Amino acid sequence: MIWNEARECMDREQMAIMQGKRLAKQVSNVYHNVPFYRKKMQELGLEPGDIKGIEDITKLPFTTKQDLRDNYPFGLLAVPKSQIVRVHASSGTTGKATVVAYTRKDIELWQECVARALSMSGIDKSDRLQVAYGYGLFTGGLGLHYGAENLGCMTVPMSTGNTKRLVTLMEDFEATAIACTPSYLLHIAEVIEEMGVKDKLKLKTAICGAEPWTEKMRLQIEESLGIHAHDIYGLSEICGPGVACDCEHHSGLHIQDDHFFAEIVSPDTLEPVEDGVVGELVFTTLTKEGLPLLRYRTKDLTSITHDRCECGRTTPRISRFKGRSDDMLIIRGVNVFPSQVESALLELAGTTPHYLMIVDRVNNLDTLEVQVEVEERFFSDEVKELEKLTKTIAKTLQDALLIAVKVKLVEPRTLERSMGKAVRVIDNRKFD
Ligand code: DLL
Repeated sequence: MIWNEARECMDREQMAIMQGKRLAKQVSNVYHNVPFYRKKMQELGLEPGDIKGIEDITKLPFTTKQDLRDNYPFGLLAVPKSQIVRVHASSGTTGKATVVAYTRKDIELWQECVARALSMSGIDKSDRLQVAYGYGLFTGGLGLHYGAENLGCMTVPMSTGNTKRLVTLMEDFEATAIACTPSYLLHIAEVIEEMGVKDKLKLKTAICGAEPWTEKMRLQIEESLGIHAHDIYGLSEICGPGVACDCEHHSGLHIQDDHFFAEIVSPDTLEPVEDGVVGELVFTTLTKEGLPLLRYRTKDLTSITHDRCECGRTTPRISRFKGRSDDMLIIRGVNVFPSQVESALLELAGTTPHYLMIVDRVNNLDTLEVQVEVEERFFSDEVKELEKLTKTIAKTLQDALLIAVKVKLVEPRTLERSMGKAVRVIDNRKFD
């Protein structure tokens, strides 16, 4: 718990004073060094001196992913390019990538946040951690890597690619921890099973994130591998993984709020909502130098609580993500989240968490087909069993989503596996 001892003692009032000072300094910084923010603040009639404490944050303008795209690649830097030591980028689904940039101090801050997150997951320097996020422009690989080294773990830069080799090295190096997406860990669990080496492994902890997953899926991973699984959250724009992580009580993700100030706002009105109410998560980076962001709209839907956690930490906690406001599918006017399908499937015996949603438009009517991998036995037994299961799944999904669903059952390991973020939805509708 080395990284968290200080945080556990931090009183909320003291924290608010520190956040306020950091915010005032950051606002003055962006006003003077980022023309984009100066213009936005001037449009609102704001001067840096108007921001005196953290309670003034709601006076500030929001920032969106589009603003980052419009200023591609380096238009929002608050320091000269010569002070940047690293860049990362996320591939945009449309148009330009989103580029983020770090000074040396930003990299140190990020490493510390990841080290704290690992520590919160019970990992310490005696652990041997395989990092199985992609290395490269994606922040997952290098982010976890330097955080783990900072904590002092033996860090194995596996990246993604060859799952059998990963499992072999897991056994040979006696890896005790792994960092990867939850969907990839499910695939790794299948390969471990296939290779028959489960009993030889020393794995005890997984730190998973980068995509939405349910509590049921977390428990399933814990059970199938006999390990503890933790949730780690982050986004490139704010730094990468390590913005928040869950502790041993798994009752929400603790935000590293000495560096990242979180607000939850209504996606419609952009007004702050009460604790416990689901809305869009918004972050302000209080200490970042290279690419500081004010009130960045993450599009991630969650709620927040400021109650003290059973673990003793005083940070605010965000609940497991409901998805993204822009991941939400609207099918025949009904809002559908992929996580609802996952939760419903995990309730049923015989199914696996591997599924694919295919949305189409036939005669101006939206259709949803859900392909689900089910256990082998349904394909060897009587056809009736398969039909029965198809009907049960269709009914369960219909009840959960409130729309008719065509279900297609497929054999185990038919759906394409992803080593990074899982592709759960194919939307064939054309909206233009
Ligand atoms: O996914 C950073 C990361 C790497 C986080 C490794 C955790 C582990 P981006 O590629 O910029 O960065 O994608 C950020 O992924 O806005 C969420 O929608 C989603 N996301 C990340 N972590 C979680 C999580 C990395 N634990 C976007 N639960 C975010 C749900 C997550 N969604």
